[in-house]
Amino acid sequence: MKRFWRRNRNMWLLTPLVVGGTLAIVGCPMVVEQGVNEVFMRNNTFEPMIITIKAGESVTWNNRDIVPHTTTSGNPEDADFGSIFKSPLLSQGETFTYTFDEVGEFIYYCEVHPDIMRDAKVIVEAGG
Ligand SMILES: [Cu+2]
Repeated sequence: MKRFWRRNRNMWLLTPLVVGGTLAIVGCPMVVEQGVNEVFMRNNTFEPMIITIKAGESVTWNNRDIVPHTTTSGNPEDADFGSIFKSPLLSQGETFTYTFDEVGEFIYYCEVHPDIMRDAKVIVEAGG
């Protein structure tokens, strides 16, 4: 038994490292590639803050933060905020998609962080 232990000592010492490393890779949020017409909610900001699309196209918001966010049309001071689009509370990894049929500029913000996540914009141009 002593010989076995000695012979496999390095393996036993390495096991926690291997298991720990695997868990770290599996447990950490996957690197997600940002799609076309996709806005990341990351580090308590919208990335990009301004996105330009064609009428009839959709924008998808993807929360890459641990904290929840929303995407809500308008400004927090507006009486009619959320009247154009209003996502539910998005947890980490959750997405919300809205299709913009009308040409125009659409300001939006996050209801959880109205002071720091605001004045983001979707610019909708006439379709080709
Ligand atoms: Cu937020």
